[in-house]
Amino acid sequence: MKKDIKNDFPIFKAQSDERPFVFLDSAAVSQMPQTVIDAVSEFYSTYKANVHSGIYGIGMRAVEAYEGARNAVAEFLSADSNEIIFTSGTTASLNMAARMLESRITAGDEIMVSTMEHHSNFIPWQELAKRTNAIFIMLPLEKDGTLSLNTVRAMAGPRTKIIAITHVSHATGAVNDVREICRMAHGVGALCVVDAAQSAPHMPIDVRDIDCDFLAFSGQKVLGPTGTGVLYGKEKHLCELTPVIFGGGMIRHVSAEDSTWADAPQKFEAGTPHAAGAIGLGAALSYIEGIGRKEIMAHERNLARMARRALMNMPGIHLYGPGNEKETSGIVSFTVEGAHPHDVAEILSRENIAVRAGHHCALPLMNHFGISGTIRASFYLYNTEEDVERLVAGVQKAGDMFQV
Ligand code: C6P
Repeated sequence: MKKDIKNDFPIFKAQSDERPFVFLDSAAVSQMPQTVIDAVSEFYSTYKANVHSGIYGIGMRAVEAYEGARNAVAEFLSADSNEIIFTSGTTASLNMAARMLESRITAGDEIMVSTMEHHSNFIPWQELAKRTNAIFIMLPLEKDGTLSLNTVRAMAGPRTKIIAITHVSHATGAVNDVREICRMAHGVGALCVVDAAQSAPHMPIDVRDIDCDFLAFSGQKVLGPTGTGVLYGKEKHLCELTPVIFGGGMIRHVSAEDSTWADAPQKFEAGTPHAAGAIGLGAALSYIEGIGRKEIMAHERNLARMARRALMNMPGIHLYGPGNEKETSGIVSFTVEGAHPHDVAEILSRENIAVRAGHHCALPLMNHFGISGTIRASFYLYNTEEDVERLVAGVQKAGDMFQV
């Protein structure tokens, strides 16, 4: 990993006191390098214009930068730019996909999700099933919280119309073989929607290779601005499906009798888009590509392995998830016996260490483990071995306080 990488991210200087700031909550929101902040700031200070209407100098420049960001996202996913819809985040993307696919569902069809999904890849499908009288099915997990391909194979059948699956669990770091799940979905005539919120920031993604029908991720988790996101859809679907949000910037023709739509992706982007955010997202992806996702993944896995090994040897610590390096990403989820996860997070915060604690918007998964929540440390490219040591020392301190 690049040396002194933290210097690229102003937050670390801003939040360090006599102890360096240890940020271990990148699965919730990642920090932004100065280059991304500059790209956003440059838009606002020198060429802020509406990308739909400005036929003047800065308007044209804004369009160019906005479409340039779309091209950057397409390249990042090995997709075509007309398959990239800008949204406000993974939640918006998945809700949009569920609305778009409503016309393809009839009563009695099956819509499947796994028990490890984030609520954002759970509720939209549950609601779609309610609206259409379809059957909502939750794929059960193994004891360690992983999804066996045999389960998908056994449960997917001719009535299955959609399988919505996360690539990487935000709560345990378990990695799903989405390529194989897409293959199984297609084998029974179903579509496969992939939640890549926790994979896109950390590993190479090739939508052609995965062969997913839709894929969603959030800009703020890939070093980009908050309130940005992407919905990738296969060109053939985006051509056929109708928009679910209507307004300016998405029409071909409007009259009293009827209205018709522009081509994809414009027909799915009604209203003034978050151009500054998209431009920042494009800059974030360039920064990531400058380092390389394979290198990022190897670095995070190494840190997570270090953390897991140290925590595993501490009394009263319970680790969740597969824990097997190959099947896990840079997320470590654990509990401290006798301590509420929030209390542990609070103690770590006093040590200037930021982790997330709670149910992580994954209540079905917490039910599966029979717990109310965990403490989650999520690593990213700017974390270091010293960060792991600080985490372990902090957890030790919390353990001592709760007399584990
Ligand atoms: N997970 C976490 O701390 P939004 O909020 O729309 O950017 O992303 C939603 C979402 C969807 N799927 C997965 C797998 C996710 O991890 C998230 C966001 C954050 O884990 C906030 S709960």
